[in-house]
Amino acid sequence: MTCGHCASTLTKALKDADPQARVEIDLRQHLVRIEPAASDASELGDAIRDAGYTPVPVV
Ligand SMILES: [Cu+2]
Repeated sequence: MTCGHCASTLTKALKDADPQARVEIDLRQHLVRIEPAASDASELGDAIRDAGYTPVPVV
């Protein structure tokens, strides 16, 4: 995830999975921070994988 296109693809995928989630993308660090509203980490992980990215949990 390195550019604005990736960021919007990923945001859309996550919002499709959980429309109320708060999604914050940090392109410099290649991180996405998600505050889920109606989903859990495994559902969001699936959404990320479906969008073509590999989720790596960060504590
Ligand atoms: Cu990109």
